[in-house]
Parts: sequence; C-alpha cells; structure tokens
Amino acid sequence: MTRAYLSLGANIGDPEGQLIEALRRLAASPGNRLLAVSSLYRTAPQGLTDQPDFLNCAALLETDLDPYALLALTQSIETALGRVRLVRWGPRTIDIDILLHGETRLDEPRLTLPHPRMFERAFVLAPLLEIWPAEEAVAGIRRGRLQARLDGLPDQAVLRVRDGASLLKQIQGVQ
Ligand code: GSY
Repeated sequence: MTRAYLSLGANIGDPEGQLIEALRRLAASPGNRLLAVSSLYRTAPQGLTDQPDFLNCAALLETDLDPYALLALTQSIETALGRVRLVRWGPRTIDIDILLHGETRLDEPRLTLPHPRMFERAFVLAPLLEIWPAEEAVAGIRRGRLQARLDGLPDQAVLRVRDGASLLKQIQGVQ
C-alpha cells in the first residue's frame, strides 16, 4: 500500500460535479482507498490567464496501484468525464495530476514524480497543505517546505469555497 497525493482541477462544464465524479471513481476503483479530500478552492488560472477561474482540490489515496497503473486510471477517468483540452495550459473539463506516489522518483516523458511544478502553484499547495498530516514526510517533502513555498506565492489568488468534510460525505454518498 502506497500513499499517493493527487491534485484535481476543472474550469469548464460543471467543474464541481466533474471533480466529485472524478473523486468518486478514484475512491471506487479496486486497490484504492480515499483517505482524505481537501476543500474546494476557486483559483485564478495560471499559465494561460485568459480563461475561466478553476476549481481545485487535493486528495490522498492509499493505493495498491503502481505509478503507471495509477496514471492509467487517472487518464481513463479524465477521458470518461469527457476531458477536453483544446490548448496546452488552456481550459479543461477535468485534470488529475499525480503529485506524489510514496517515495517514488521518476523522470520520464509520461510521468515525473514528485510532480515537477507542484511547488510553483498555490492552487496545488493550498489544498495539499490542508490534507497533509503534521508529521508526514513523503519523498523528502515535509509540511514546512510546502508552507514556505505557498507563502512565497502571495500573488496567486486561492479562495476556499466548499469545505472538505461536506465534499467527502457527498463522495461517499452520505448526503
Ligand atoms: O495543471 C492543472 C491545470 N491548470 C490549472 C489549474 O488546475 N488551476 C489553476 N488555477 N490554473 C491552472 N492552469 C492549468 S494548466
């Protein structure tokens, strides 16, 4: 069993619905257990700025899947949810990035771990910090480093719009 941290985002269609459905499918997939989900954040677009704001969140999975199997799963969920990405860095129905897969380090065209841009993005760091346990160290990364990097990105607006507890209940079908 490996602890994998994911970042999810969407900014066209029904972003909240797509994020919830993606999280449901991740949680329901054999070999996975959804341990935590962050709040939803409305975030200013990075990269291509002339596009709608995103909704972003982070999730912690306990998984039996190796990094490539998890990548195949995230890509199949993106496809099933009608992922449309017309332009690189542009609007999308759903984006699921693997940030960390336990201690795995990879530098390949298909997959780089830890995710190469995770420290540059407030829309990744703010949700991730919310679900990152105090004493957690993964691939040499600790909470203090994540917080310091987020503190260095004050110009990237993130606004918490829905709390993680209610999101988790909805994903688990409790409400
Ligand atoms: O890399 C994920 C897609 N993406 C996002 C995103 O999820 N949120 C924000 N705020 N900006 C983004 N730019 C890209 S590309």
